Amino acid sequence: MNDFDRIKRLKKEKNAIILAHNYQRGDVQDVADFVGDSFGLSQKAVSSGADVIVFCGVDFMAESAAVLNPGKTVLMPELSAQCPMAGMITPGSLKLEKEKHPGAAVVCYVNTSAAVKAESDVCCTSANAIKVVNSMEEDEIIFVPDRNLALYVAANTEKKIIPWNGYCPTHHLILPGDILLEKEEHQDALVLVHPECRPEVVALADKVLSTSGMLKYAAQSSSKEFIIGTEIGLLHRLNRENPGKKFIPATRYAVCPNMKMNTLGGIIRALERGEHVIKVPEDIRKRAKLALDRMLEVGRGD
Ligand code: CIZ
Ligand code: SF4
Repeated sequence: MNDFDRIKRLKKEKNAIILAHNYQRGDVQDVADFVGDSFGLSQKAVSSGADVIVFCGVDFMAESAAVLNPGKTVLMPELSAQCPMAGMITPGSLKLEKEKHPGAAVVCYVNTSAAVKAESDVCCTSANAIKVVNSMEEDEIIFVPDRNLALYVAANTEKKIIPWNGYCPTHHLILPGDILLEKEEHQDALVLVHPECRPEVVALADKVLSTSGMLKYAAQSSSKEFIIGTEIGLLHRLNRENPGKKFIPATRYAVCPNMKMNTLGGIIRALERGEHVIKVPEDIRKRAKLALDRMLEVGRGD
């Protein structure tokens, strides 16, 4: 039996669902029941009737699924699939920042641990960051942990944004020279970049979009060629869903090694052995859930 059939059989046996992020390997995306961004995956985790959720993404995403679904078993095929950006802030350091700005609200990007979410007022994704910030009563917003997304939001809101100094090492591999080079070779192509990119790269974009925003935009656009400034896993869906169009990665080096740790073998092990179970302590879970629920209420931004 091949890996796909084996996974199909195991899923049925365990009443399991496989959720995969847009940055996962192509074969992991192909075997998943749902592929999406953090927002869509959180919604699916809540609405699915499955007993077991195999989460193919990185640690903070599986934690969010566990926070939102206390009655379900959330499994991560590979525990070391951790997001370095999420590791750039701790609950203790956020508490200190809050003390410095007592009138400010805290908006945290989903790329944070549940413990950091528990210290925040609301979460956001790259798709709805501006919408979430504008929904707050406070005029001052501590925005954590991605400084590039914070700067992008600051340029698109009246609120005063206090950025944290975190960043995504993978998106930082995309350099202005990469975009300029591809633009020379593909003069009609539109440049779509993710707001986790450096500000110098964002400045060269025709559109700044989340992964879900890029998928929607590429499908609706009359353009035939696009230069894509995000983790290259997104190219799998862009190509599959838009057969007549051409997608050029800004650089082939924009690979997140953590996202790529999940494999078909890992999914089989996760289902067969029921590992690795992701659990969040109840006091943190409840407070983190408030921040995630508020984000889901505000809704998508793209
Ligand atoms: O929100 C997400 O899933 C991330 C990390 C990226 C994106 O833009 O979809
Ligand atoms: Fe974290 Fe960047 Fe990898 Fe996303 S692509 S999981 S932000 S390191």
